[in-house]
Amino acid sequence: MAKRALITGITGQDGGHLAELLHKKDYKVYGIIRGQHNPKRIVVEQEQPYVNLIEADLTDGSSLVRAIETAQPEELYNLAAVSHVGYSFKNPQLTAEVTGKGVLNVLEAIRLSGGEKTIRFYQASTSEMFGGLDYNRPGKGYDEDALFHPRSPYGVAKLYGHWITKNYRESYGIHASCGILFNHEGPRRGLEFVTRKISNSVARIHLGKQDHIELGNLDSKRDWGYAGDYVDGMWRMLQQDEPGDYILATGETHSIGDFLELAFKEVGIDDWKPYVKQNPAFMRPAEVDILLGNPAKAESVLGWKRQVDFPGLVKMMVQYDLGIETKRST
Ligand code: NAP
Ligand code: F7E
Repeated sequence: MAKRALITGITGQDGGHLAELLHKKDYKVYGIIRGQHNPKRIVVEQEQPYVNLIEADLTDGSSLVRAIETAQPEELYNLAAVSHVGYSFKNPQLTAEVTGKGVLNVLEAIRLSGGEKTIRFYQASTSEMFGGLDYNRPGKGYDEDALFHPRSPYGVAKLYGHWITKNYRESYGIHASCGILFNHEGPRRGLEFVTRKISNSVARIHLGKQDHIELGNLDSKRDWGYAGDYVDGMWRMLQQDEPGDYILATGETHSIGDFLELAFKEVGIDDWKPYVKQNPAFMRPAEVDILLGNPAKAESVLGWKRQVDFPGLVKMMVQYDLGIETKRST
């Protein structure tokens, strides 16, 4: 019998990669889609026709109970969230409802449908919970025991999701694991995130469709990996006999300038500075200056290892955007 998995956030970057991975592993894949008219429905239906879509919303607990009753999953991956840090400052209450309380709604739906002992649960926790301030492990990066100090409404909401997941594990014995994932990117990344904004703009500049990029803070550094590698780590967490919390990261940190440099070099431009303008509109009220993760536990316990390195990631994204922008007329 094929295993059954339910994914919230199926229309997002990680949802797409995870659905693909589980389908290759012969799972029957269900995905939650929200909204009356979600334009992304047609994209999933065309590109991933094996996904069984169920209408539900993280803020509507009864819809989640019905989704679980329909999918009857052995594994439930909670990837849905208001996930853009800048947007979370502008919509903090929505962020708390979806990214924070939404996790409780999913866990309660598991209990209400009697799935405490039968459903394994994955929560998409994040390096944004650390906040970059207690960066006190030079050369090693944050591990699972590092202190949390979120710096955005998104990070604060995620910290609630993280702790309520641990609480339901301890209180009700749910096989619930949290993946504390550092930034992961790729061609499926939304255009509102800095890496994809850069790769797409570089392609458009190369093709003469755009003459510069407007960015906010250029000084921050991130531990950037490839999303396709990270969904494999999520799956591995749910295959363990015991639930737990794991960092997935590359163990390297790079600046936005490093990303710009490699992206522009990919189209033959050695000096990116004339093409980049700073726009305060993209600055945040509080910033996470530097993130670096230590994936040692995931590597030793899960046997997980990232496959794509930083130059490979930048190249993959720019080449993808060159392909789609060449086909697009505007
Ligand atoms: P993403 O591309 O922004 O996708 C977010 C998903 O959440 C979308 O499918 C979105 O649906 C869905 N969603 C938003 N509000 C919802 C609601 N009220 N009810 C149901 N679904 C809702 O995010 P991602 O990059 O794939 O990340 C996946 C998860 O990992 C997120 O929880 C994110 O916070 C977390 N995370 C991401 C990273 C990273 O670097 N990518 C790192 C650490 C943690 P619509 O398409 O309908 O908007
Ligand atoms: O910003 C700076 C920005 O929005 C990265 C989410 O997936 O990863 C992601 O959050 C950095 C920040 O990602 C622009 O200020 C400069 O310092 O690509 P980002 P993020 O904030 O790190 C974590 C781990 C998550 O969990 C989140 O869900 O780039 N930056 N100029 C800019 N950022 C954006 N978006 N746009 C700019 O124009």
